Amino acid sequence: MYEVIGSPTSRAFRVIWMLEELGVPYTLSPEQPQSDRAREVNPSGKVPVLIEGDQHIIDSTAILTYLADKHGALTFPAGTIERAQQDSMTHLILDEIDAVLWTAARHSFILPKDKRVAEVKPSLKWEYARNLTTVMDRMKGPYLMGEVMTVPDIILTHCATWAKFAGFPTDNEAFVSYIRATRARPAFQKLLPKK
Ligand SMILES: N[C@@H](CCC(=O)N[C@@H](CS)C(=O)NCC(=O)O)C(=O)O
Repeated sequence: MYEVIGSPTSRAFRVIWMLEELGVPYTLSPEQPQSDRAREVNPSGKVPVLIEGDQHIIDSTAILTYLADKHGALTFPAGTIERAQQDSMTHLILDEIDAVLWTAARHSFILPKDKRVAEVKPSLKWEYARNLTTVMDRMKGPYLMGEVMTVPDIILTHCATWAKFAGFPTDNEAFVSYIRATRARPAFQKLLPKK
């Protein structure tokens, strides 16, 4: 049985969504970052962390990759060219989308107040919109890597939700319709708060 440490409003959502897609059982401990439990399982206090037996796996991308490989789904097999292209897409999204949103978050509420630079936000919003175009130009369709949803689709879809809450706009129509389709998946819908 897996245990996921991290609130569903954090990057832990990526891990929970993956587990729902795989249909494997797990328990969720919705810890906030830097809680006592988060620090107990990860010295940096960051979430998510996946616990399996006495092992702790830290970092959402590492966890997604592990689960996909282990359960043989949502990934191309390791050691194939298709997998290298998939990993390349994952790193593109981490560099160009996740990192931009994370920098905005750090300068909004993570860094000590006297280290925050509010003026960086317009530049990051511009970068986000520009970088989305780079990512979408590489999409094969209907998913990023073709016919099958893979790890980078989970990361990018989570980033889209994050961007919406952070007030990062986009008028990229291809992106909007792609996100509508990924969010429509039953495993994603199951995780939305009940109205
Ligand atoms: N690259 C890591 C980043 C983890 C991360 O920064 N998580 C955030 C929540 S989404 C956090 O715990 N932030 C608290 C902090 O930086 O102190 C991952 O993908 O898991």
